[in-house]
Amino acid sequence: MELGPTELSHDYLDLDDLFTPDELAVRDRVRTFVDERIRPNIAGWYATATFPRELVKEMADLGLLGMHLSGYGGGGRSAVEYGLAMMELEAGDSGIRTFVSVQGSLAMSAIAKFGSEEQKQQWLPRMATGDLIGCFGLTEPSAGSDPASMATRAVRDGDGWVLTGTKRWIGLASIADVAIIWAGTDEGIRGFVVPTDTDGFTATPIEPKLSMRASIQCDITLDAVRLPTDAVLPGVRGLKGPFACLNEARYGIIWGAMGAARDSYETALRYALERRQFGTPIASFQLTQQKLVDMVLEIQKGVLVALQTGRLKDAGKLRPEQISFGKLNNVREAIAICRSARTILGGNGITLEHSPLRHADNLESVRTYEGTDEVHTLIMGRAITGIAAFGGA
Ligand code: TGC
Repeated sequence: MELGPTELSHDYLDLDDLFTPDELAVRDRVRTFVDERIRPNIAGWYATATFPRELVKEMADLGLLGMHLSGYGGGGRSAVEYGLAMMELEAGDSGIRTFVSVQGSLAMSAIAKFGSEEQKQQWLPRMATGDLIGCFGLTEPSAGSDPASMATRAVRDGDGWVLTGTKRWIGLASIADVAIIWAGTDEGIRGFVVPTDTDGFTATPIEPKLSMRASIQCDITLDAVRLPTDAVLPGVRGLKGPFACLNEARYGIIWGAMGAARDSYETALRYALERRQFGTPIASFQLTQQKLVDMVLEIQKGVLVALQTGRLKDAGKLRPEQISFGKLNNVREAIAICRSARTILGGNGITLEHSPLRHADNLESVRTYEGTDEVHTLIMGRAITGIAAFGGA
């Protein structure tokens, strides 16, 4: 059979055969949403640095908020279904996927994993419906890769707590209704559920940004924020609390990055087949085919990595150092693919008319948050050698 130029272009290894009909149905629903609601508008949102808040309810109605949490309005979906949804969302834009990740994998997940029954009932159902937005405050101006050095403190005061400190790069904080704030206490690091209208809580968007422009990242100031005793998450002490939430977000990134890569590749392929130079489509040039083939190789491998981590997660066997494998590899390869796709688009690739450079710019944030390339390299290095090489004394 003679193959046309696009017959194998979208699923070269028939990876769709590895998914169940239910999984593919979730993927296709989110893909349709991205095609209808994100693709036509994302260039404008990106240009004007606008987070499309109107999408929050629509994404909630699609079951995307707290999608893989069970109970309290959570969707009860599998890790693989969640991953496929993140891949489709990030094919639209990393900033939109980041919102779903901050809401579901970080803020809701912290309450679901470590919250009291009252906290779960108070916050989770309305976060799942998108009526309330959450954020997750771990990183600080002087504590990024090393959250153990955080300076934010919570001290007991009478029948409550007082929080003082600063947080940085906190997604969605300026529009959030509730913040999960991690702070040092006499009992180690603890998490606090902080309504953002509490006196002393201020969130300020960080602008201007060259990445994630359709999303919001903020500085948070906690100026003697007074909270009741029951604001603390009772279920965890120590950094393993926020790290357990970061595992969820890092897992979603493994899939999401491949969405951005796929969208860039497909954009470049379409362009290469249409664009003529020297009297022929540029897809007929060997150097262009080399680039496209390299993209296909890494996207197919990256989806296999995502799927294996997802199957391990659904089996309850996924280890943090395996998540590091996926995040490090898939984001690194995705950036290379997006940049290579941009070169196929030539000068037209530097406009917002085409997605690859926007994706590449977004992925600079993705490679940095939830653990930098360097942190994940060293997590893997420790897993392989048994020696921690995080540096410092
Ligand atoms: P260490 O201090 O020794 O360990 C502390 C405790 O945590 C446990 N642990 C984990 N538990 C679950 N999952 C993981 N992935 C875990 N990693 C560590 C560890 O077992 C220990 O438990 P225990 O019971 O003994 O107290 O930490 P370490 O030496 O293992 O880790 C060092 C290092 C560098 C790997 C870690 O600090 C790290 O991952 N750093 C990167 C932090 C990071 O990703 N920051 C970015 C956060 S993104 C953000 O804040 C913005 S939110 C997103 C948004 O708003 O857009």
